[in-house]
Amino acid sequence: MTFTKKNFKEEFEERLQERFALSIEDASNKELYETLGKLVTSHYSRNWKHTRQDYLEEKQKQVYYFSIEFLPGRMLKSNLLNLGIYDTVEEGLKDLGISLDDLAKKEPDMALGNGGLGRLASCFMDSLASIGMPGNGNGIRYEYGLFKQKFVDGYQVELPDEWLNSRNMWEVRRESKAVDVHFGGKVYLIETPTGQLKPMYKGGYSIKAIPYDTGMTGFENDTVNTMRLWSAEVTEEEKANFQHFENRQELQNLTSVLYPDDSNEHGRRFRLSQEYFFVSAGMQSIFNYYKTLDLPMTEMNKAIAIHINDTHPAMCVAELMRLFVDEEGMAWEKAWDVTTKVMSYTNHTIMSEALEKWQTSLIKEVCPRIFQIIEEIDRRYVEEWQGVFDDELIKRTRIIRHDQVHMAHLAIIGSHSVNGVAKLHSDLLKSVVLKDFYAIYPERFNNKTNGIAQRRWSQLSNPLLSKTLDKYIGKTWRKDTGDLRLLLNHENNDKLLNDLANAKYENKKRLAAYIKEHNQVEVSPDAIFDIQIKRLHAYKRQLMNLMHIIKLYLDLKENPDLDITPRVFIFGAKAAPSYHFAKSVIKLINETANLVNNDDSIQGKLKVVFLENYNVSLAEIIIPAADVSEQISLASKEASGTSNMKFMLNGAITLATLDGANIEIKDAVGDDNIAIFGLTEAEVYRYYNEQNYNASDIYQNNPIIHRVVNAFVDGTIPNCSMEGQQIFDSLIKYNDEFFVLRDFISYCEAQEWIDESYKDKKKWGKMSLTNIAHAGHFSSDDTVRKYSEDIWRIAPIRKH
Ligand code: CJB
Repeated sequence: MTFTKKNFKEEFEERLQERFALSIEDASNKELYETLGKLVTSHYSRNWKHTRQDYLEEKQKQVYYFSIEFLPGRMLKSNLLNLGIYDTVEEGLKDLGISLDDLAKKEPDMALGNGGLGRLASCFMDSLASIGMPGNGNGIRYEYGLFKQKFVDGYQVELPDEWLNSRNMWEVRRESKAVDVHFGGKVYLIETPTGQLKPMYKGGYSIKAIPYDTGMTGFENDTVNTMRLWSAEVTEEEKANFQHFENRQELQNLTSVLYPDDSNEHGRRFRLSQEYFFVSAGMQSIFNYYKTLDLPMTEMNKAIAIHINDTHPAMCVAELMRLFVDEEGMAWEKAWDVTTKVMSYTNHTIMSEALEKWQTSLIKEVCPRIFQIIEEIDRRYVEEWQGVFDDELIKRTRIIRHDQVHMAHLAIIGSHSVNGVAKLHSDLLKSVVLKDFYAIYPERFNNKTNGIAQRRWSQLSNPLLSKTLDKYIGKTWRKDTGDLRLLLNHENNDKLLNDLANAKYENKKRLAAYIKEHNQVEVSPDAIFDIQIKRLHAYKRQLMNLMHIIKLYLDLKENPDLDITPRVFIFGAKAAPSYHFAKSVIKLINETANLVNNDDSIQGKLKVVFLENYNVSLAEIIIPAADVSEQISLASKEASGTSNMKFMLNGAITLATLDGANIEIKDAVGDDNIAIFGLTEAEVYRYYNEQNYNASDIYQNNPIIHRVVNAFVDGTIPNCSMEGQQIFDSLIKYNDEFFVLRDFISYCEAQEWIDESYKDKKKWGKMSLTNIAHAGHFSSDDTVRKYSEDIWRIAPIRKH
């Protein structure tokens, strides 16, 4: 049945009455939102059921994407879009005097992730469904998402994100699929009469894992996949047991918060327990499903692929071995063979602090059987390669070393595929970070450059741009963003360029209004909107951006008539609660903003805005309004980046180092349509090898840098002498770990080029168009298609 506006209005009013016994005039936006949410889920529930049944009947090979983070953002609009009913619903609501935008804002952001890693997982969920691939998510249903950020006196303050206080419209609790996860105690291996070793557990405790499933709708294709998030619940019986554990509070609240502080023992054990919890629950439920297929255990790889997203779920390898060997009585060798065929792993960073290592004593305490299995994998690994590779290489690549368990090593040794997330990153894995493993398993290494769910980052967040595109190149780009290339036929079409510029201007007005409301700062949409949004981290170098702002400010103070295009520098970033450096940078940016925004002598030529509580929904307002996309990490450090792709799709010009996927963006748009600056990765490594980076020399010898760096300690920026000193020391005393000073001048020159280029509206418009035209390269539809073909070996589902 076609879904007309009339049908919609009738159904909507009926459901509102049924659910709340209200008519539209009496209902709040929240009630209207919930009514709409219910209506939407009822529209896909049939297809959700069918999709699951089809997979089962066909014994279709499925991938399970294990990720400790998912960052879906709001789902109302994306479901409407995917179900093909967005316009009907929007117009129907309008007839009823309701704004879809107002209702959409009532949905809390599902913020079960920190940043790029979690957002990528959600883009993949969307794309898997949209290309009709059998793909499931497996993660944790945190009761509190990533903290809400507030600024108090310019300092970051963290508040809890109680997103579940308002009902989650999209999840379905599936108690019937609950499993028990066992923690702690002691394990003894008992020899059975057949000579097999069987584990005997003594003590310990179980936690009930309850799955909450969320339908992942595909774009106009009737596919609805599942993201399964696990919640920990403790039975009354176990609670009594828990009295013996000093950490009982922690156990009862295992899935309460995302990423607890891991700087102390308490935090670490908590984190490891969370990891084992969602790994074991997920693996058990896959196992239960596989058993219903009635296929031999030794052929699991024909029906199941398991993806380890970063090192957090690396215990999947050992847990699958446990299920095979302990529960099914399979011989170790056979079990190992299937396990490695089932598993694959993505590395997302070369930053060593993110490559998890656990004290052996801690793993032994939390999941003793898993530790034994890891020990055995490690022992056999050494045995296998002894005499083939030199002893040192084997030592360096072992899983257990110096009383620590190296989770990346476990993931690599236990998988058939290891990939990085952009060409440069994957090359660095082979040549530096995982060089030893590349020597042993060259065939496992491959690259899969990240991508983004382009429908969300264009059709949903930028309807004005989308309508302009429709007008000139038709609508096929909405399904296949490769067709954005058609824009290239119009690069000299002044009318089109003008329409694009108008759409951008309107989006800038929308953001300006948001800024006015939230920061009480007036910004002009005629200024360049220069934006850096991402987690606050030293390697991402928000500090360099700030230094450039300080330089411009000092230049303007010296010469108020300086001819620069007015600029609004916009930041959005959360700092990890215990990351002092990052928090100091936030304070400094906020104080600089205060100083600059209130100094009339610079005639409004500079504005600085730090938006609070950056998240997916805010990104949807910010990105369409960007003129300049700041991607300025030290070359080699940003594995890929994905906001760079979102900005480009929205016509911003990328200002970038040759890092991560910036390189591939440059290759796609050509040198003339991007501003590249700074050291190359090879140059960075030369400094490392020769150990001759000297920040103090640069500071002493370059008067511009000298003056800007001094601003941190000479009172130029008020109210932050402690933070200023800390940053000063990080640059000078501790030799500027991320080479900010070395790249600074080159960055300023690139910024001057931006300033000049922006003055030529036509040139800028063409650059912007070229960026949009090539953005189709970075669709996560294509990325997951490649994962599906090369790694998971899964195919699109048969249509029901
Ligand atoms: N990434 O967000 C995280 N968290 C981590 O712990 C490690 C990496 C990011 O993953 C993104 C998706 O692959 C990358 O685009 C980004 O460069 C990386 O920092």
